[in-house]
Amino acid sequence: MENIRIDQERLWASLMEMARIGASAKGGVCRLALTDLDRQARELFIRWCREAGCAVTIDRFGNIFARRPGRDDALPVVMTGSHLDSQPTGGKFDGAYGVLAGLEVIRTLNDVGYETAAPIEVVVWTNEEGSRFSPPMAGSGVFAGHFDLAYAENQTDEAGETQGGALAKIGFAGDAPVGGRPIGAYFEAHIEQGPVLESEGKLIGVVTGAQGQRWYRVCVTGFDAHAGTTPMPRRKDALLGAARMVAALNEIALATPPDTCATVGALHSHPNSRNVIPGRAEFTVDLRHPDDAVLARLDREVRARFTAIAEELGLAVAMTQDYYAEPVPFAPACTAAVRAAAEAAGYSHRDIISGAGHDAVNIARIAPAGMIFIPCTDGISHNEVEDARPDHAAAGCNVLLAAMTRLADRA
Ligand code: HGY
Ligand code: MN
Ligand code: MN
Repeated sequence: MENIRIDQERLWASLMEMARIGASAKGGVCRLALTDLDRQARELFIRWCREAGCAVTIDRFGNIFARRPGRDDALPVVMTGSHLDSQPTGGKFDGAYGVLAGLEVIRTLNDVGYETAAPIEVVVWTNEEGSRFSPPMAGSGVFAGHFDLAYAENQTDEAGETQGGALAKIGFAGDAPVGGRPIGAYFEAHIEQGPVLESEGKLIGVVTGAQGQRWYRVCVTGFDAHAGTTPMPRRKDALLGAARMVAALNEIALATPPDTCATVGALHSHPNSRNVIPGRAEFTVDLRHPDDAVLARLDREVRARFTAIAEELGLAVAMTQDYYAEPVPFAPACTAAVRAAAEAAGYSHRDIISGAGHDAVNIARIAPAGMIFIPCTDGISHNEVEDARPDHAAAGCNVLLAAMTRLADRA
């Protein structure tokens, strides 16, 4: 198997066809979780997997498992996968690359008539992005027991639709129970979504773990009042408070270089009328760091600063953490298989920690897991111009093929 290579044109063609579902004007995709576009992408994937001879199972939370049997089907499965949902202004490769690289592994094994000892599965996890429904990595999180099924089903989007309701509406609330499937090893191929590999001229990222993250919802409360008759000193301006908190969050992150990442991605002002002083402002915080103790210290520091700002302005502030993922190391057996596959293929490589969260983070809690990164152009992702190269996509898929068959045969 060391000398077998995947079919680069076929992989690229599948990526470009998948990218037509939810295609955006600037060359990206908008395929929010559990929308009709997500349904179309899921059905295309299932059709391709059935054409490749896979048996397809869907669990109660919409996770899709496409299975290629091994010589001994009782062995724990060697699994790969990622997600098909995207950000509102997402790119063609975030998630879809890992799903279609897994399919290409199966297609290549079929081409050469190679039967692994253990069965192989390619998975599409429900709602990885956490954009429409928080928290992120929901499908793999429920599968790994990081959150329970009812909690995930009851999360609502901005229109008040529940995640369980949206799942049923697209017809992907399956029959299979969630979780309880023994996994021998899990690999996920993904674009790096950052600039390191490209800037160093490295082709493969051997991902040794993922940084920790905390997500929050913040609600600042003041008092609606007339913009023309309320003197400045008498105002309780919630949006002013939120604006100072956004600036303070940025200062705190810059004061703990180089690894702290802090982002306010969404902000809503109420009543959002130009001549009313906002009585309420709501915003999100995404806080990340590779060291859990530092992440906990940043949590305390941000909470204290937000409280002080609210007091200065006569406002109230409520900060609710709605997602926490501790930094997760990947399994040495998986990182070693990825590194060995890159070396055997003559691909330049380097160890790297993932700044982004991935489904592999949840699976690493219940099984040996690892990831393979390939460069993306200018390190850009979560942006419609996200791009990658066909030869890099093929190289990552070759490493995936070799790493999976190595562990599927070791089984
Ligand atoms: O936000 C993340 O880290 C992932 O890209 N959803
Ligand atoms: Mn992703
Ligand atoms: Mn993403």
